[in-house]
Amino acid sequence: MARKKIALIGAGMIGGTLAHLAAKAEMGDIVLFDIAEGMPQGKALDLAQCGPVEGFDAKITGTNDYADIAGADVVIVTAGVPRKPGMSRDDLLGINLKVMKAVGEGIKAHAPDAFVICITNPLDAMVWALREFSGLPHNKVVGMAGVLDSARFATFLAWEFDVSVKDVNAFVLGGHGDTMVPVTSYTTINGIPVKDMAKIKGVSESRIDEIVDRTRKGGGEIVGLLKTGSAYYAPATSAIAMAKAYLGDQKRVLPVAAYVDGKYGLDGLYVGVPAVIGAGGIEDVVEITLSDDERANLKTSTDAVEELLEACKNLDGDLA
Ligand code: A3D
Repeated sequence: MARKKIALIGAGMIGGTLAHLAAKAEMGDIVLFDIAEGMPQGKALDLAQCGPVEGFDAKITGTNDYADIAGADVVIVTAGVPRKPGMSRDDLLGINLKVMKAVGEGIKAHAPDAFVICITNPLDAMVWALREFSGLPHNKVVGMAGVLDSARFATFLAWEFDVSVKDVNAFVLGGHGDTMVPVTSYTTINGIPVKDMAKIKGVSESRIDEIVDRTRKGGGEIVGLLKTGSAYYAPATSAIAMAKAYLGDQKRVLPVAAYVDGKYGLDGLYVGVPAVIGAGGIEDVVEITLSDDERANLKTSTDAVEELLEACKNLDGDLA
């Protein structure tokens, strides 16, 4: 059987990390695409030379030509610009929308059968625009945010309770912005609800609220520390988990920015929800029961996403 092909559009900080992780896991051959000349070729060469040391078989190439992504099984998109301190994700809208147009057209022309994972911010609007520009079916285009946001929530809870991160099953819904909804009622420590674990460990409700708040601002905290860009190790790791779920038909239930039409009272919007990822792409969106508070928070978050979509449509006539 031929090796799978993974195309990475954007060979920057996340793109390079994705290539390394995919190669180490022998997920397939890897093509790094970027508009910067020489950079994807240089990173590909550097990464290929990890092979003999780490013992992986993966052909890694760099390119500035979309034709080289032909036949890709998975495309992961990080093309665009990341945040700098003081910027919100939404500040990236105008620049990255133009990038999504070029990328969407490249995918449409050369890899129309791929499963496409978008990481570029502002995430929920960019995945929507990428789907529009590529014309791929909605179930084959998805955004990565919830896996990362849930991982951040899980990390902070594990530190607070002094337990293994492996046992924390955390859950974040909604748009990938400061209005995202970490859902404590569906977050457990190996089945033990957070509320109960907090009582057992003597952790106050207000402390849990602080952790929820830190999760919401988790990306900004890293931007503030790095000063020159945004997080890349955990975002790349999260997208790799999604790609593996598709390539391995794993039917994983992951929080992702999926197209929701009908469920959660939504009418054709990309937003963070639990979804089943298997060989069919997004095979199902799981609608969970929420408390009144959680539903109200989700509404605030989806309203923010809808506002961004309107801004996208105003910026680009083709999307209106
Ligand atoms: P960076 O290291 O700047 O890489 C972006 C790459 O995109 C650069 O190499 C650019 O040359 C390239 N690029 C720009 N325009 C184009 C184009 N038209 N076609 C192809 N390549 C192009 O950024 P990064 O890797 O740190 O971040 C990439 C994106 O991910 C940014 O938009 C971030 O905001 C976003 N991000 C999202 C999350 C989520 O959880 C959703 C987390 C972290 C970062």
